Amino acid sequence: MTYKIVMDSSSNLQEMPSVNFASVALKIIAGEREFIDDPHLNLQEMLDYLADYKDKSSTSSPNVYDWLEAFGEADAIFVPTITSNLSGTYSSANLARDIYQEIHPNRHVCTLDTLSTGPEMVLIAEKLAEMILAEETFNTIEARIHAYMQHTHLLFSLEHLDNMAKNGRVNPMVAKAAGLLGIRIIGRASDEGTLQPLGKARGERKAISQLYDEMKKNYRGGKVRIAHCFNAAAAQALMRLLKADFPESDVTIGATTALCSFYAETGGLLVGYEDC
Ligand code: X90
Repeated sequence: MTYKIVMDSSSNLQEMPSVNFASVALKIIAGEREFIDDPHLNLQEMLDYLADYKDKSSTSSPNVYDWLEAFGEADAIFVPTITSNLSGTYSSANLARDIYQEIHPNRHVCTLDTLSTGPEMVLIAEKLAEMILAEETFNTIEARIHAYMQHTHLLFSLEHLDNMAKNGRVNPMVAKAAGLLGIRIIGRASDEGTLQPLGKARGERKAISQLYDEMKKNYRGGKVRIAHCFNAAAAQALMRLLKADFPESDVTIGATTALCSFYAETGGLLVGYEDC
């Protein structure tokens, strides 16, 4: 039985060396220009371009053909996607699954609506990889990943929410507060997979301590994956807080790629963690 993990680029993960893996790119569109969220992209150039670009910019989810190409040849494919409540990505993955299974009646495709994005998707992919390497059966992996997803969460701290607001993905009032000088919005991915604001903080230091207070409500030392948009200092500050309380915890820091950088914007921090 050959397995594959196929994930959309909102995970910020371009590869997973331990398993058969593919990332399917979302796109950022600004007039004539199209930025593809893959390893060829110059992210700083995209953000500079967007900073000067005054018209509306938007994003687009992968289409059915993008998914089918990424599925390639495998007996069983796991497909964690960005929340279906903010993107059409999960729905195009489902269409691709139906076509793929029609062409290959003996293969399995399991799409997973993570109701989240970024580093929470990374946790889910890592758990899938662990079970694939342990040679679990398709049905076991499918059942266990759904159970695991009940125990992962996403918190964030964002300085700007302009692109979320302009694209109708967050309440404009919330975005306005984030636009104020030095104000960061702390929030979580809700159970419905939407952006849920939890509080405001003035200054980076307060934002990080507020984010960590929020996390401590159900964090017990499990895995943590942090993604930042040109804000390694904030990611490291959070990691220090975590390590002070849980020295043994498995914490890693990575950078956001195009899609998450577009919406989380410069300074943004996303934190995926296990509540166990
Ligand atoms: O289909 C598309 O065009 C993509 C739309 C994606 C919209 C959401 C991206 C969120 C990126 C921002 C902060 C975290 C919010 C978490 C809510 C689940 C990251």
